[in-house]
Amino acid sequence: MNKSYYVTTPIYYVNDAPHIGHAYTTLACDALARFKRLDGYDVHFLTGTDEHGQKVEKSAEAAGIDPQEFTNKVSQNFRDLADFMSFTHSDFIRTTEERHKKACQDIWHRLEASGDIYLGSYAGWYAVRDEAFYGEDELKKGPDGTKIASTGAPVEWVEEPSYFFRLSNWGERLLAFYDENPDFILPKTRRNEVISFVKGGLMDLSISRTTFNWGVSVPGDDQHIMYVWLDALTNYMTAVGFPDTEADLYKKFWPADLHMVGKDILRFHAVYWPAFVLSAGLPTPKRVFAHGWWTNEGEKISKSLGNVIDPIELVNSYGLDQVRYFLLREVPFGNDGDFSRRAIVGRMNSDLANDYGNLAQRVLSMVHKNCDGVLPEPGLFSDADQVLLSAAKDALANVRAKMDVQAFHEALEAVWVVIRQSNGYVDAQAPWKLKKEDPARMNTVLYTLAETIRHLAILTQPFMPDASARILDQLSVPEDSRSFAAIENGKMLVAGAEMPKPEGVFPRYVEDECDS
Ligand code: ME8
Repeated sequence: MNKSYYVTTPIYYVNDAPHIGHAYTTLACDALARFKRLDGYDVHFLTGTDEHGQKVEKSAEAAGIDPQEFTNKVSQNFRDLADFMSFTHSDFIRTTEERHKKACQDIWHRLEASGDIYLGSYAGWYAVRDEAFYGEDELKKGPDGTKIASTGAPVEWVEEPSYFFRLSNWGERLLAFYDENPDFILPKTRRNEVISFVKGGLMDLSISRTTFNWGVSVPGDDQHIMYVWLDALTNYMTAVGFPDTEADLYKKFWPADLHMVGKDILRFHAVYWPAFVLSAGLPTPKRVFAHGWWTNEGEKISKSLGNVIDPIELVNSYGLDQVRYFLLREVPFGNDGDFSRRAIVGRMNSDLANDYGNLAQRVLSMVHKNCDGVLPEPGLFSDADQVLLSAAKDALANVRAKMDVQAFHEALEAVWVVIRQSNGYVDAQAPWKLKKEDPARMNTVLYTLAETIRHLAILTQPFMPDASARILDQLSVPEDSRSFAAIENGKMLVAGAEMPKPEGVFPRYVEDECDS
């Protein structure tokens, strides 16, 4: 196998319990990882936790426990969530692991060797919540009159000795890099924001702190610990074996194909990270995609508002495939989105139960009842049959083109075009009438539909793995014939195959249970 694909999620801070926002980013990567595997790629899918820095140290202090013990506990919550959501990550990295310390120290040496690190002192604003330095011009007045960052995070004045990274030297080279790699930052609107930020001039970046201890020591100067973002970003290389650039994983998967992030942390990934990697003389990642922000019934999600959406509760209420489908279908990926119970129930009942579920259920039930549970032999395909069969076959290319730019909502829409077309075909062909009038034609129609549903279920696997597998089981498609190669090899369903009694895969959500 020679096609490889490396996708990463942000590593999440362990200061808090995981919520829907974290589940969303990892879900998007999971759908992509599953898609690429089905498309014949060897995939490395990384997620994990960001465990150093002042924010985590403060949370541990507040919890009254030692930071390592604290991070062990909270990191496990993220791992449990990933398991609960059946994510298919290849590795779960923790920045407190030994392998990561080695990688951080190595990258530091490389930046130093490039002449990009110098010792100075930092006097300025710092927001612990964002773990970010802010210029005076980036601050505004908060409700109580104190200064806050544009993100709303409180800031504090910091004065301390610090090592700096000569980011100011990298502006032109970054602009040239964005120019040469027009798809490095997606969506395009975000790319424009980053470019204008860089054009506005870059200041050198403080990359070490001395006023707390919870982090990786600066090599050769253990008075300093590395800035948590330099530490955190390096995780993407640690996980593929860096600093051993001869490691199999590194050779196979670096540079990463995609860093998936929320829009809040784009600057770190699209400005600082490529500057560090270029300065270290290493190949740059291929893409950073910044998705939008979820709100809850129109309100910002926050602990203080008490409206944090727990993904576990959501899955327990609506089902895992349903939640996966909703999150990836409801909002154009990249845009902000509002979560509402009414919207998820709407999607479950219309797209899943009425469109997809009903199609599979009525076709498979007819095969079961009218053809003795055996897939019938088709006769000659009519024009209408051929139109539907080729729409089903073409859907893969359409979905692939959308997945290549992380347009999950459009990938799903491309599948739904064929689902709706299939339902129109069922109505027009009325196979239930053909049983008496023209059973041979009924067989051809049911075969055409079963073959179309096979394509649909193969394509929906990355989004709704369980439901798709159940549909494929009901069509008696063998496990080893469920990848995209099974669409492209031109082999159709084998007539005469026994089909088990069908069961509904997408139940309707009963309205009076809806608590919206
Ligand atoms: O920033 N809507 O970690 P973090 C959508 N450790 N996505 C959301 C969201 C919301 N309301 N809330 C959070 C960090 N996210 C750093 C990252 S990477 C080298 C270091 C998601 O725990 C989104 O992906 O604050 C966002 O970028 C991420 O969680 C922030 O997670």
